[in-house]
Amino acid sequence: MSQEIKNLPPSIMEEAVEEILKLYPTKVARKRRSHIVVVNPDEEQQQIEANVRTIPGIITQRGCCFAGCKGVVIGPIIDMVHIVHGPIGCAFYSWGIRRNMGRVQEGMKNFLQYCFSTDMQEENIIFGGEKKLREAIREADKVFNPVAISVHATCPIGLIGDDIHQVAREMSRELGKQVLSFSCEGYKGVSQSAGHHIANNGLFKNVVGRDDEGEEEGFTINALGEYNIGGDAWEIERILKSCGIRILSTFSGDGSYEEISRAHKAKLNMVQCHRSINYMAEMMEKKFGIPWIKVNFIGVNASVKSLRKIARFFDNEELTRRIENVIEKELAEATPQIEKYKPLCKGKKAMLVVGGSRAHHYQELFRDLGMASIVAGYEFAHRDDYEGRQALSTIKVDADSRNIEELHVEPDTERFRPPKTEAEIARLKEEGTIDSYEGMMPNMIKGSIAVDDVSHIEMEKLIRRFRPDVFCAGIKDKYVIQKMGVPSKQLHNYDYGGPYAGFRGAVNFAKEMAMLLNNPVWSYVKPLWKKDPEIRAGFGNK
Ligand code: CFM
Repeated sequence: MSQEIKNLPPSIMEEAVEEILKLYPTKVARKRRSHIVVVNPDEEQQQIEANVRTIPGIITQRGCCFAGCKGVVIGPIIDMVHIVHGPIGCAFYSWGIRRNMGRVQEGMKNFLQYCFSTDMQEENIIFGGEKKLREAIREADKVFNPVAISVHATCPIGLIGDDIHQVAREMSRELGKQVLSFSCEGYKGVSQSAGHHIANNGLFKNVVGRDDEGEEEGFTINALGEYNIGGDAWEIERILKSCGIRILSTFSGDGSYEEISRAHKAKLNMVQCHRSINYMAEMMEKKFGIPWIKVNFIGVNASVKSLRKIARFFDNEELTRRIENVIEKELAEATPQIEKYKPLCKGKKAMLVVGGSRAHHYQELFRDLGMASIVAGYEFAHRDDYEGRQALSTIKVDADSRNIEELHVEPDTERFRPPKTEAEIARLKEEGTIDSYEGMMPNMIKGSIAVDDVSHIEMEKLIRRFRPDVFCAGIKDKYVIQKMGVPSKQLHNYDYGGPYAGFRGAVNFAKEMAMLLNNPVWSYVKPLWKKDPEIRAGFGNK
């Protein structure tokens, strides 16, 4: 069995980074240098540049603002119809591929399988698409009668200046239900991250707190930043349910408009993906007094830690006992299965460049398997996701972030009801149980590389230099990586698999990793140009 890698020689890793940067002209190299950090836990507060524009000409893996708003945060809400106002390509290519799942619940509609678009044509671009949008909303309502409708603008809509908000207001009055509108044109902001913020603002302003009927008893929480990719949210729900914790609403995997309207009644917000939803957690705390807690249900140890953190928050003897029982039972079930796969994974090297939170979360799961992450990076995260929330005070607000509305939130005069006394809240904050996130870098092994907004060429160089045993990324990179003879696992949509969250999810992942890492097929992969002689052309007889 190979040895587990606990750290890497920082000087060699620094050298590798310098070598990669030689690819670029001096100015570009200097800029990219600030996005790459060789992690050294002995150094206090290492800084990384993030959430700034990609240098033109560089092939980035980032997505657009529309992807972050409609695709990520709003799209998974099952009982609403989400209309993409734009050319059909924007809708078609954002349809169904993220694998955010939703079930049909009793008395509730589920429109996840559908794709709605105004299908803007040239004529509409020239003469305006407001009429078409109005008709689309009417038609969608007539055919499907959803509880509410959302409208998402894509790039051309912003450019031609359709007033989608006015149309939405009119249609809201006409239909007697909410029509939410999002100016989430793809070009807004530097990545999909802008879209998360816009979506959070829209949900917070218009939906959260709408339904104020009755009280919610018991240990109630909201699962924030959990999108139920491959069924992750269901596994988390199963575990929490057996602990006696009730999820009032999930933002937004398998989530519903109805649940989100009542979310303000929960006692705690549990944040899985900090990047996409920290705005909501902060705003709900300011308005309703609900504290938030950062959790990670990816990995066995991470899940145990998260459950204990929740227990610590509620600080209730009976609940703590129940949680400990669940942990014991789940571990008894999962551990022997994981132990079976661990020898096949131990000592292997992983690289992960994923989104804005999973590159951190999955390191914990790899650790469970005895694997080391030697390179990890985000596509669009901010400095706080890398360095921890203490970085927030030193982040410069640039023109791109100023572009996105920052809501001013005050405590609700009647509904501000913190579940704990002021002193208790202060203590929980102090010890880092609530309102805190330590970020990815402090969690990485010495000498590993953190890279922000990795470019395609950097990725290739990293693979050639370090030959990882697995590279976790998304569809834009998967086949490039595999053609290099390295297996690639998509950590966005999980390929065809999942769930990977919680205890049972970890077992699924361990099994898949063991198969992927030990499949001999990778050693046979040879790119075509290495098999056949390269065909060269020349001019005349030269
Ligand atoms: Fe959060 Fe996500 Fe992620 Fe994200 Fe995403 Fe995603 Fe992701 Mo793809 S919300 S930041 S914008 S955990 S779609 S479910 S996998 S990039 S790491």
